Amino acid sequence: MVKHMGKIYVVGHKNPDTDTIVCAITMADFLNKRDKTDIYEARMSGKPNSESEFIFNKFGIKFPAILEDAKGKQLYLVDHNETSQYVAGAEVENVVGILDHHKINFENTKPIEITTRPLGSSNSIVYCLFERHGLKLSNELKPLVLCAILSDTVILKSPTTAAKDREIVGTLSKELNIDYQQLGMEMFKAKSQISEKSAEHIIYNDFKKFDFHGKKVGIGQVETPDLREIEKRVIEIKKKMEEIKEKDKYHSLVLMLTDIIEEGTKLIIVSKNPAAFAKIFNTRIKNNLTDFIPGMMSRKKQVVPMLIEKL
Ligand SMILES: [Mn+2]
Repeated sequence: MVKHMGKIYVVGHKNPDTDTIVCAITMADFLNKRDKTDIYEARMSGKPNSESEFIFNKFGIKFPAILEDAKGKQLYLVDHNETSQYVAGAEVENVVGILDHHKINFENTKPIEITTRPLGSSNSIVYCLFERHGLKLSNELKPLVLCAILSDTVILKSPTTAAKDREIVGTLSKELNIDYQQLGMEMFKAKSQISEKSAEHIIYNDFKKFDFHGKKVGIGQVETPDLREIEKRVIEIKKKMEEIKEKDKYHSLVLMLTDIIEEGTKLIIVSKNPAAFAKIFNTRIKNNLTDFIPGMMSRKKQVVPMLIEKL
């Protein structure tokens, strides 16, 4: 076994969401307990979004420090593996482990530890690791794990939701005496508080960069209990997306406006050929927006695979 020297930073993807931040904390805790060490330290890859702020405040937990520059640092990646989503300075050869629930797009030159399962949240995988190793998830971390699963599975409505996610949410909400439906709605309200936010903030709030056969595509998602508020700002948001596309040389940008009550999505598409996107998703564009696409909730399961295949 490779002996690691010095600290190993456990860190999630750029533009961190709740699952990614919480997973850095829970996975660092798991690894320290499993290896009977204290070399694993959780870090954030950037400023938290409004949903994460709400959750950490509600349960009185402190955020980990931000990892400003990962250059030369040993990293344990959680909730991502593709280089396009790495924190600044991170290098593939310094990655000593990966825990993820996304597709794998990773190549290095030496053996490392990789744990991946198709569960709705990275934290569900960490929960399973605690179980499998007979270790205890601390009471302090339980509400965070519950929130992370509710966040990534859109309160268990996303098609990414696995039976194990439901089981863990059931167990934790019982143990904590929390009504998870109500907690989930409070979280998504906090996440979709957009009235006083800039268009740029809305686009980057939950945003990921991809490389689809050499085409750089950015996909953001806004999850809201009511699409009407954000629909009023579509022209302004689209204009900002056009600016970002030019400035950062994207092939295309897509913003998913997901209604978590009606369970479906409208897309804003900024591209040379938006009709091609509309065709891929079997929809039409009218007034800068696609039609409502019923059932579309998940970027990872319903948008990314389609674009890999057909773009
Ligand atoms: Mn995740």
